[in-house]
Amino acid sequence: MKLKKFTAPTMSQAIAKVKKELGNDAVIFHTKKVTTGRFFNLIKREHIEVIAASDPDPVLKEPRLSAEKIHRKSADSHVIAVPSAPLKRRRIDKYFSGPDAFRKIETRLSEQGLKPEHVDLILKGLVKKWYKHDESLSEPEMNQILKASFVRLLHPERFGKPETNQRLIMLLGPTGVGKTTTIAKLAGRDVLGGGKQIALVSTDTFRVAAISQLKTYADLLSVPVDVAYSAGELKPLLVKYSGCDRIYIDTAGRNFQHEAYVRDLASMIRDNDQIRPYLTLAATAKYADLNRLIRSFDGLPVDQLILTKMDETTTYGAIVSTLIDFPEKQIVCVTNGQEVPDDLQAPDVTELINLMLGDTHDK
Ligand SMILES: Nc1nc2c(ncn2[C@@H]2O[C@H](COP(=O)(O)OP(=O)(O)OP(=O)(O)O)[C@@H](O)[C@H]2O)c(=O)[nH]1
Ligand SMILES: [Mg+2]
Repeated sequence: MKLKKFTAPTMSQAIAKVKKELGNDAVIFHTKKVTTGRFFNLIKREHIEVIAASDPDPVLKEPRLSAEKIHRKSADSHVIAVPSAPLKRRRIDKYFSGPDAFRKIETRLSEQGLKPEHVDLILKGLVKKWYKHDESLSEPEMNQILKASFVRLLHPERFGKPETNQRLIMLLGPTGVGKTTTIAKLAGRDVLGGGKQIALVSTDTFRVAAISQLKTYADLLSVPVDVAYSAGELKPLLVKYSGCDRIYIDTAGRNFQHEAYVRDLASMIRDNDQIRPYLTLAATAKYADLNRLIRSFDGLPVDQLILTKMDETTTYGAIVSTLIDFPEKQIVCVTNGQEVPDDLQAPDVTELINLMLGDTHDK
């Protein structure tokens, strides 16, 4: 089934045509007013153009628009019937006779692991824009629109450097995600680049090697390191290093499905309300796990994210979908390798989108 264009002098006549040809279950994708001129443009006429598709598939039935609704909306705008119908993934061939660029985009986004709802949302927006531009957008123009749509969805203002006045920074995250290494990178940047006084505190007494790992980095940077063996020991250590510009607190990576573990972390954060927790997420993780992980901290002030292991994946859809789903989370830094302190980057929304779209030329 293909989309079809109908024109008529009025909206009700256009809808009547749609109903007659495609039946009552037709889905309206787009409508606009078109002005045509006759006799050297001396006589101008307005027509209504409606793009519609018949609906043999139940998923497309839900947003069917009645003629009255369309009339009500058309009073204020040209483009009225935004297809709230899900333009289902892999259905694009079935319902849409537009250019190949749409299929390429759909395939790329799906292969990148972007959540199906987000693929639909992006495609719907593109189809709408394509009709708005009289079906004449070139592939590069469509790619520009695609990027701009992602930038808007991702809220670029939250990709930034952490506030410089954060004094107590605690890294949380699942096992092996790169918490300790990232602390070493951040501390290295502060000491070597910013001449700051830093202290490192470990609360990770779970793994025997954890303390020696942090100590190695502390020795390299010539900064003090200490261990809090219980939640109660943390506060005195924070007082001990109160003269420092910044204290990084390392935590043990544990399975976040263990409620007791999340409860312990939560009470440590609540008892020391100056602590800014940074939740560390690996770009290699699956969407469902990232989502569950973030939700396990609901109710706590865990609003800052670190993305690690960007170099270990070629698919970025899970991260992009996660960031779209949690627009209030800030991204403070990104890591892309094991080198301390070099493999640490400022987050860049365009770079993330380009990686996902496979576009390495356009910044
Ligand atoms: N490729 C790559 N490896 C990384 C990155 N960040 C950390 N790693 C590596 O990941 C491994 C685990 O890093 P850690 O810093 O020990 O991770 P952790 O979260 O502290 O681990 P636990 O304390 O056991 O939970 C190490 O081999 C790091 O070198 C990164 O951005 N890219
Ligand atoms: Mg660690």
